[in-house]
Amino acid sequence: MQSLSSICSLPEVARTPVGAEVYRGLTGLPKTLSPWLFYDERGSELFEAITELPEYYLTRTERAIFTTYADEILDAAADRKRVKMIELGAGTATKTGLLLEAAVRRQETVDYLAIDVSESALAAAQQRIESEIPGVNVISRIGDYTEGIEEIPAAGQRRMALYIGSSIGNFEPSDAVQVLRELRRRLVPGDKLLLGADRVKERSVLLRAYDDAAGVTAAFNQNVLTRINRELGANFNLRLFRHRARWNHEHSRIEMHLESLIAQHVAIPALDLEIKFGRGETIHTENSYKFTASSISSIVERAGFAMTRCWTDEHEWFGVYLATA
Ligand code: AVJ
Repeated sequence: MQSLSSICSLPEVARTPVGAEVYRGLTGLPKTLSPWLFYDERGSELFEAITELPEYYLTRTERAIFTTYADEILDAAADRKRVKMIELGAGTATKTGLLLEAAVRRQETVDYLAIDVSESALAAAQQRIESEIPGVNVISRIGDYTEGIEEIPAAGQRRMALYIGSSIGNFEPSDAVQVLRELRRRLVPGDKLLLGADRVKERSVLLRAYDDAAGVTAAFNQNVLTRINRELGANFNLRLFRHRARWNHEHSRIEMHLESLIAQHVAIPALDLEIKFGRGETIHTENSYKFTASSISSIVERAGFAMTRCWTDEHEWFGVYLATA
C-alpha cells in the first residue's frame, strides 16, 4: 500500500489510466504492465495483423468452429426461444457474423448488442454488419464488459452473452471467475454464455503462436514501450528490449515479457521516474492462459453457470463452450 502523501504528491499524469498503470507496473517487483496497454491505434492494427499470421491459430480455429457449428450452437442456446445476442469486447466483431447469420436463419431477425471500449471499432462493426447481414438490429454501447446489459429480457427471449476470442485468457483464474460472476449477476436463469477459450496443446505450437517468424508479435509487445515514450515522454530504446515468449507449465499460460539486454536506466519524465533495469531483467506484459475442458468448466461453474455443451476443431486446439445461467 502506498501512503496517501506519496499518492498526492505524484504528478498529474500519474492519475490518468495509462500513467497510473505504468507507475504501478514499473515501480513494483517483478516489473509488469497490463495487456490493455497494448491496444493504442498501432497496437490494435498489430493485433489484427497477428490474427492473420500462419502461426497464430487461435482466430482462424475459432472461426472454423463457428463456420461448422453456428446452427448447432444457436439451436442449443435458444431452447426454442428467440435469441438475443450480447457481445462483450466485440471489437471488430468479424467472427460474430457467423453466429448472427445462423440466428437470422432461425428467426429472421436478431437483436445484437455490441459492447466495447473502442468507439471506432464499434462504429466499423455496426456499419459492416448492418450492410452485410440484413435482419440484424445492431445496438452498440461503449463500455467495459458487462455495462449496458442490465435490462431483463422480454418473455420468450433467450439472451446469449458472447465472450469469445480467448479474451478470458488474459485474466488470472480467480479474476476470470469474478468477471464471469459479474456477467452472471446481470443475466437471468436460463440465459446463456458462449465462451471461446484456447486449449492447452503442444508447447512448440503455443510458443510459435506468440513468437512468429515475421516478428509481428515482437512488434506488438514492444509497441507498449513506444506508447510509453510517446504518452509519458519516456526514453525506452526499443533495440535494448527484446521480445520473449515463455510457456509457464505450472500456471498453464504463455507469458510475454520484454527483456532488458543490458543494465540500464530509463527516464519517464511525466511520472518523475527513473527506472533501473538489470541485464536480463524483464517486464512481464501479458499472460495468456490455456485451458483444458475441465479447467475452463471449473471457472465457469465457480462463476455460477452450468456447463451445457462444448465444440472444438479437429486438432482440439480451441474450445467453444456453452453454459447456462
Ligand atoms: C487477445 C488476449 C486473445 O492472448 O492470444 C496475441 C492477445 N497476445 N498475441 C492472446 C495476444 C499476443 C490475445 N488475446
